[in-house]
Amino acid sequence: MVIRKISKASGTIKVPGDKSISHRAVILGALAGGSTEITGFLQGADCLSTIDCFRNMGIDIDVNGENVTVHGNGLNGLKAPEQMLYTGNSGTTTRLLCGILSGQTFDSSITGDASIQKRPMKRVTEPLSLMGAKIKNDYCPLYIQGSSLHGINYTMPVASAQVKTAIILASLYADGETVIHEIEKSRDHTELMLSAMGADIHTDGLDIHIKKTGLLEPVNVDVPGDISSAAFFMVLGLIMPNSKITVTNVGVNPTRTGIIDVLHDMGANIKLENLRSSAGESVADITVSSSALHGTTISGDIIPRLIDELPIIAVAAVFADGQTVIKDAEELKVKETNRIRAVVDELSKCGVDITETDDGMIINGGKNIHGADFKTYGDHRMAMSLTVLAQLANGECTLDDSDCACVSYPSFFEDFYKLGN
Ligand code: SPQ
Repeated sequence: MVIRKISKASGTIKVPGDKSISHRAVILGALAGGSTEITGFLQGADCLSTIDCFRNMGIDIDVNGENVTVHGNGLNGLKAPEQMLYTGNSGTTTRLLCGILSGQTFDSSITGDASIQKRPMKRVTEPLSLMGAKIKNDYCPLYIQGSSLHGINYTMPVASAQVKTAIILASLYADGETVIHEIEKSRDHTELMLSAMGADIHTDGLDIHIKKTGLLEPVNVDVPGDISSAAFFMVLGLIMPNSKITVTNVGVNPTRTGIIDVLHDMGANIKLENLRSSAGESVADITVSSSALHGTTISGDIIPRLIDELPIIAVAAVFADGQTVIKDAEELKVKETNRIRAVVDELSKCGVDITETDDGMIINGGKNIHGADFKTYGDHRMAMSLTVLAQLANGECTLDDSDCACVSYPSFFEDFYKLGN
């Protein structure tokens, strides 16, 4: 696909629902004792994979566009799936399911697409095994034997909301208390939702305490817009001349807003308005306008708060004066693709001065870039980041695969060109 160029980007946009919250609303809704109404549900391929998996375990789920009703059957109401559960491209579905399936009275198996089969699962199988889980393999396909579980005291070796959530979900079935110590705070949507549903869970700094719960009360979930999707428009509005973009109804849970802090740091004209709370999650409208950006250093405990935004932050750095250094981001290597290598290789193609490091990259920004034929590696965030980058290239840019954007943002290109003129 040739990436069409716009000359400025202006207007108001509402991005689709948050992917992490949409997954959790279906998963926890399926385990609740009654029906959960979800509004603003993300109809991205990943969240549809989650729905499919639970339908395969006997859960009735009605989908009507962004409105989804999950008819929960209680914590012990899942049925043995008749076939191997297929999680598509979704790391979240795969890892969170491991936590639930470990504590069932039936056996099951999970696999996903080629990318999922390469993503490490030992990070979840290891702590789950300590709880008594029996899982064969460290990569998909995984074979899970339903087992009796017990609580553990576990210090996480990586900052990962998926690992944390897999353990929390297993703890709902485990005897005794589980205590999880995070090394850095990762997104906490599971904890917030479970708390609202009456689970025995509380957080104390970086520690999470959870005990077996008899009943999860269903709660309706109004999913806010995904800040990871809003990020593409935030950076677009900042780097394009004469632009001003407002993204309405964006989830600004503090565990997800690292990108706002970094862009502020880079000199961005960015403001949050109408800050409000919806079902325990913070929501705001975000407005950005063209800004003269400068380089910065991104490292340490901010990384988990912006991990999925690093490809588009790298694009912002290309148009910032001076050097941007991204450190402590090894986790990028085990996403849909190795996002350090992919960003460095693709940005280099159009003349960006960028160097790969062991745990991130260094970008010397503020220089002109030229056209290039980009590869996405089947990674939705690469496809959308490269589309934003291409807007300021001197020359034509192409993308080998634009369809992968549907994993998290099926209407991305439609929305993008609506804003451009
Ligand atoms: O679900 P998946 O494929 O892992 O999706 C990604 C993404 O870019 O959309 C990562 F590749 O987001 C993860 C995120 O990186 C979603 C997530 C969650 O919902 O819990 C947590 C993060 O992963 P991790 O490994 O840090 O827990």
